[in-house]
Amino acid sequence: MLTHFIGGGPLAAGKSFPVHDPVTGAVVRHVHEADPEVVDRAVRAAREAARDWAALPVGERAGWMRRLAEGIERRFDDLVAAEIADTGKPLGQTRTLDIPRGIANFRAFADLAAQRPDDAFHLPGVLSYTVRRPLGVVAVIVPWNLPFLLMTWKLAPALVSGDTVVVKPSEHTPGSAAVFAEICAEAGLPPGVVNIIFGHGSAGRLLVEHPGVDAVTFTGSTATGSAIMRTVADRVKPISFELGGKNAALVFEDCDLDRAVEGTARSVFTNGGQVCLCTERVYVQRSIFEEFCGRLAQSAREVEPQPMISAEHRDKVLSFYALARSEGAKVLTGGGVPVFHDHRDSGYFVEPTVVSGLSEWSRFNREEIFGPVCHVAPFDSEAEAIDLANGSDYGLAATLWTTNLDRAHRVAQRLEAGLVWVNTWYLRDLRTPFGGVKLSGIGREGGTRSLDFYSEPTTITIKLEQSDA
Ligand code: 6OD
Repeated sequence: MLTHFIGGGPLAAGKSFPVHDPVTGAVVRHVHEADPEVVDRAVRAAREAARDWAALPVGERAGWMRRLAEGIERRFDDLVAAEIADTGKPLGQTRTLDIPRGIANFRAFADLAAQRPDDAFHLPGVLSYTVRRPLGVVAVIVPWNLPFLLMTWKLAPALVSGDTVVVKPSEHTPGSAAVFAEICAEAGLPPGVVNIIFGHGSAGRLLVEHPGVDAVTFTGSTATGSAIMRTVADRVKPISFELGGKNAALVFEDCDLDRAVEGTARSVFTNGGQVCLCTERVYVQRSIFEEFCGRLAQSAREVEPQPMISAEHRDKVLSFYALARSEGAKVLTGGGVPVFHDHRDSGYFVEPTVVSGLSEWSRFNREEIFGPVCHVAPFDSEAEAIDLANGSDYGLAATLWTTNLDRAHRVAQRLEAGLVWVNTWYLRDLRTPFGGVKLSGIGREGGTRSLDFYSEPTTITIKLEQSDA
């Protein structure tokens, strides 16, 4: 049974709930559910640790981040196993992306924070400068799609900035967070600096509304993000939200078609489409539309299906497949549930799917599905392509496929999205601002933007006496 991690040690309290392996549907573990008392204990532990942690020189906190990175390296195989047990991710992806990004996150933010200068401003006879203070106790609410990558993406900058944290992983994916709790204890991290509580959305709600929580960072659905905003509004807590997407890919006739097909397939089907950055709307210049559609559908047939995180989420994705049919879509491939004739048949799989023929105003083309599926539509001009991409309530990421350099810059700069990739997808530089516009989020994390969010400047202005000597 997984226990909470509070004040540097395990806490077995609260009812228990099961976690299912998405590959087979079998129960893989039981976990304690945080109740109001557990949440309160976690927040108190974080508050008690906050003063001493904030008082450490940043170089010492950076040293702790590097020790945590080493701890992750030591427990690499345990983290891989825990992540796969909860998510059913492929081994290759987990070993090359999910867990290594945890190591990279701690090292990148340690380096950045340790080297960051403070601001100073001069006027004649006036010196202003800033000192940055931690926010205090930060609630870190983590989704189930990239559990370890996203937990550490938020933890590392928060901790190195001097905040203490209470983390609430998704109820579907507590495993890698539980291993990380052990890593914190093994490293001798001061008790209360990192606290981890498990539970459903109700535990997350108790956490964000706790008066001892000073700020909230969240990656997940737009609906949950706006519910958190309402909860914290009265106390005006700082929030950083990376929310849903309905990301567009624009494929121009001057693209390298092999790269465009391969890259678009990756952007649609990676992690079973369960990444907020995945492409769900593909717009293709008419002269290459038929060929592109045929090749993308073929790629979809060659993709190894990955499980959806839960039976409920599988049913949601399947309901969109049914919706596409009822809205009059042409299904180019997929649209159902794969049959494996093995243990996976009791898991939560759906077929990688490509559809076309729907209006831009169909629910299918407007709502985030979060599965291995996209809609493909033709366009005739660059201006039309830009309008189509921007015609969404969301604005997280977009992808361009073109070999025309001028067009790449021209179009990229007109897209209403926080992130634009050209001839690639999900290529990350951890120093860059990361986040979305419109319903896709508030604020940016990444590089110094993360350090800005997890601390607040005080500006000190001194009037200098002018000596006439
Ligand atoms: O790669 C990252 O840093 C990041 N924040 C990815 C978010 C993916 C959302 O599903």
